[in-house]
Formats: sequence, structure tokens, C-alpha cells
Amino acid sequence: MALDEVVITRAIVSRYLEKFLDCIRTETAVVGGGPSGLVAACFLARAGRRVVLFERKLGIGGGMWGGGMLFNEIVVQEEARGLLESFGVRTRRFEEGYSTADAVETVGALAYHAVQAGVRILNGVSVEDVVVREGRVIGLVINWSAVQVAGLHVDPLTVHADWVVDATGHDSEVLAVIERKAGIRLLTATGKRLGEQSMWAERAEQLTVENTREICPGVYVAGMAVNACFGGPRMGPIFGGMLLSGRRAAELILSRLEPTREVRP
Ligand code: 48F
Repeated sequence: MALDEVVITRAIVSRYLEKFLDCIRTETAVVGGGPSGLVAACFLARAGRRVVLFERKLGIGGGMWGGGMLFNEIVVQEEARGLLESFGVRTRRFEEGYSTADAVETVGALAYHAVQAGVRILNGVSVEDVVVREGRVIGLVINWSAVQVAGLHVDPLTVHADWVVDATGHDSEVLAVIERKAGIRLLTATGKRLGEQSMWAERAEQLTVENTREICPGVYVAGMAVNACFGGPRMGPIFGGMLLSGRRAAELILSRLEPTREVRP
């Protein structure tokens, strides 16, 4: 069969636009495609909800690829092993309470299940601002990451979302911009992000799940961004807390939504 390059172009552009237009008024927008964001988005989609995930980089997976110090294995504690395995990831018991998983297998599995569940993942897209009405975040301002990297003077575009999840990791970027520009108080002791503390894996893992919540009207925080906002420690390459936090964010959002008839497997 003869191949026409222009058909290939048309196929890509029209399919992408279809996907993109499906995202511009959405129910939940997850920012960040690391472990917490992928799990949050996947659980929402599995419940039949509309969810888009914006990831700045080309590759999703966030801090998982490099395991610890580029040794591409991750550790997961007993409490989260079943959750990881529910995505088809094979784990290996190392010692009582500690299992390991291949970092690449983990990223692949989480991404595959998220997309198959119906999450629209827009990679190469950075969230640079929020839309606020009457003290509530109702949308996000996005641009191609390539535009930012090139320093081009190109205005961004806007999407509206009923709920936003800041799963941007250590930099808690959505909440940083809210703090800087939106004049909205966060649900922390000072009303602002408290900043993360030094390494303490056990406490960090516990706090990241406990403090997963709606941190300001319309915005949930998940994953490492939780500890960056609530002054919790970092945990390094143990990932159970990230997975459990993502699931918790999804459960909390689901508890706020009207039931839907359309439930995806
Ligand atoms: O950092 P990341 O993996 O976040 P996480 O889900 O997991 C943290 C762990 O990887 C690790 C740790 C615990 O083990 O401390 O660091 O909390 O993934 C965050 C993703 O968000 C993207 C970023 O490229 C990364 O893939 N991201 C950050 N800011 C933006 C963004 C933004 N403004 N717009 C879009 N994506």
C-alpha cells in the first residue's frame, strides 16, 4: 500500500485535537505524571470520571525512573505492595516489610493502566498558572513545555476543571503559583507552603498519606507535594506513600462527586 505522508500528518493532528478538545472542560485535572498523579488519575478514570493529566516532560513517571541514585529499582513497604501489584507490577520481597520492583516496569504499568482506564495524558505540557473565581480554583493555564524551554514569547491557553490535583512533587508548582498570585490561603499553619524537611522515610511516608487533602478550594494535593506544603520530611526512593496518597486523593475527590452510571473496568 502506498503511504501518504500528509494522511499521517492529518491523522496525528486530528486525533490529538480530538483528545485535547475533550480536555478543555474536564472534571479533574491532575498536574504531574509521577507515581501519585498517575495513581490518582487512574483511580478516577476507573470510576468512570473524566480526568486529564498534564505532564511537563515528554516521559511520564516523574521520580520513579531512576530509583535511588540512578539504581533503577524502587522499594515499596508492605502497606502498598498490594496496590502496586494490582497494576500488574511484579514485586520481590527483600526483607520483612520491604519489597522491591523494577522502576521501568513500574512506570510502564502505571502509565498503561492509566491510559487504558481512560485518563487523557497530555505530555510535554506545563501548567504555569491557575484560573480563580471567587476564591476557588476553577482551571489551569497551560503551555507547551517546549515554548517555555525555548523562552518564546507565546501566550498560554486555558482549561477549566472542577477539581485540580497538584501532584508536581517537591516543587508543588500549582500551589506555589496559587500562593504567589491567587491570594488564596492554603490549609497549612501559615496559610502558605511550609517547605519540606530533611530525610525521614517513615514519618514522611505516613504524613504524605495523612495530609493528602483539599488544601484550598478546588485543589487537592498528593504525593511529595503534600510534604512540601505541610512541612513534612522527604522520604527518598520508597514509593508506597506516593501510591497510597494518589489513591487517597482520588477517593476524596470521588466522595465529592455525583455518582455516575458509566463505570469503566
Ligand atoms: O516528582 P514526581 O515523581 O512526584 P510524586 O508523584 O512522587 C515523588 C517521588 O517521585 C520522589 C519522592 C518519593 O519517593 O520523593 O521524588 O510526588 O513527579 C512529579 C511530576 O510532575 C511534573 C514533573 O515533570 C514530574 O514528572 N511537573 C512538575 N511541575 C509541573 C509538572 C508543571 N508545572 N506542569 C506539568 N507537570
